[in-house]
Amino acid sequence: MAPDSFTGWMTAIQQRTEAALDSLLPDPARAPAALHEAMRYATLGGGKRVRALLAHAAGELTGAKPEHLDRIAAALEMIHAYSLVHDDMPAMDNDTLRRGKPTCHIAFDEATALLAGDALQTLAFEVIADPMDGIAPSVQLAMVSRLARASGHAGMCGGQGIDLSSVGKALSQPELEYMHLLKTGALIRASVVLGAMGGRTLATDEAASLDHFAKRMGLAFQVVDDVLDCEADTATLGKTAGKDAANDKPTYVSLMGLGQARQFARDLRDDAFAALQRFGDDASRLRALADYIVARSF
Ligand code: GRG
Repeated sequence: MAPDSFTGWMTAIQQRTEAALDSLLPDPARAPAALHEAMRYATLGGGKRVRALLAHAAGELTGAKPEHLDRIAAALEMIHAYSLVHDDMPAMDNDTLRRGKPTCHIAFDEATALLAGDALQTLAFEVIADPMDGIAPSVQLAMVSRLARASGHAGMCGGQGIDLSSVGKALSQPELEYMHLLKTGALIRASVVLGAMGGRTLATDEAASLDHFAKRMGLAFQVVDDVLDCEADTATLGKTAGKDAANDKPTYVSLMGLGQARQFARDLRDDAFAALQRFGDDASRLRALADYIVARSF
């Protein structure tokens, strides 16, 4: 696939995700205006839309309808936006900037940010539960279930719980990996799986291959994020490589060093690629996206 055709595809998906979110989020002119504005503020006009891109790329593999993928992508981005709003609050990471603008609780207030996160989460489930022409209700129910598991105690919230309880402790690589598999990986993995569920039903072994791809890329995404954080910290603060600025949490860079963390991301991508081999050209978009995610750390 030519590089510019991938870039063009990425821009098109980012634009249609923005449009889908805009139409699905509540009207700011309607009461309660502050809540609606905060939901829109936290979700629109920023972010790489990696989860939306993964859902669309996986949906292309199974022949899903683009309009269904828009809903699935919007739901995933709503869950992601809610997690960022809550994670930025004083009780968690206490961040003041997100996506280049003040965090939601700074732009509004803490109570509104808390509520906006809650409402984004429930809206995500509404969006994928509403009828989607041509997708069997049983498949939609499976999507709802999968998204709930990926977001809750056995997924993103569980990973955040491990993160909270590990502050100040030394984590081994398997412990760090388990935390990230849940905290960031579960939603990344669900993005691929839900996108694929929008199209033809995969055979059990095909679904397992795709899930393996998604699991490896979920982890690769976090390793890349650690590498980028380390580079940004070193550039701006001259900090010791790989220690989280807020509370000295361990990262892949602090565990294995910058060079090895980059190599680990490439190894994860290669393992993810191997799982796609059986899909041939149908998986070209997923391959290009996996390359894009990992190349950010080169
Ligand atoms: C508070 C319920 C709750 C969960 C928190 C995922 C998570 C768990 C918090 C998000 C905070 C964070 C910085 C996690 C690391 C994962 C990560 C790199 C998030 C940022 O995702 P990107 O890079 O962000 O996809 P954009 O802005 O591009 O969408």
